Amino acid sequence: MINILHETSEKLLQTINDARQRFMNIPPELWDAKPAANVWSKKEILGHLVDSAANNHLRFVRGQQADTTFVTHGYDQDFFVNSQKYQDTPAAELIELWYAYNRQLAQVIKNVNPNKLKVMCVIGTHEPMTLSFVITDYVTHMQHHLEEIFKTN
Ligand code: NI
Repeated sequence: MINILHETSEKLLQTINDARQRFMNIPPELWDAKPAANVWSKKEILGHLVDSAANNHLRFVRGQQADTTFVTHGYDQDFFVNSQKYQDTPAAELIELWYAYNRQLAQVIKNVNPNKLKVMCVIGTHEPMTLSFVITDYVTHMQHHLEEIFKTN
């Protein structure tokens, strides 16, 4: 059980280190470009990943305080992205924020109490899932969006 935490933590670090390198090759106009008014730009996708980090940070920590079940709310992704005006934030600032936040999350994940991995998390209207799944799915979700960011480069 402890292995999955170390593996996920390492995978997260490797993913963000690789991505940060590749981000250097994306020029500002590509970060800004919106394929359509209602489709996120690369900057907005990265902003969404900051929101994912912030929301999951609390799940990872608070999930460990529960005995058997942790009930929490979901979040409205478009509202988060639009209300924070990620489109107006310089890409370099978003990259730093995203990178630093995820360094800390790698630390959080590595130190999750293995006895809590089976805590059931009820997030908004989703089916209940184990804390273990919430943690591994966090990285899978990130990789999915990173592929979107790199798709057109
Ligand atoms: Ni997403």
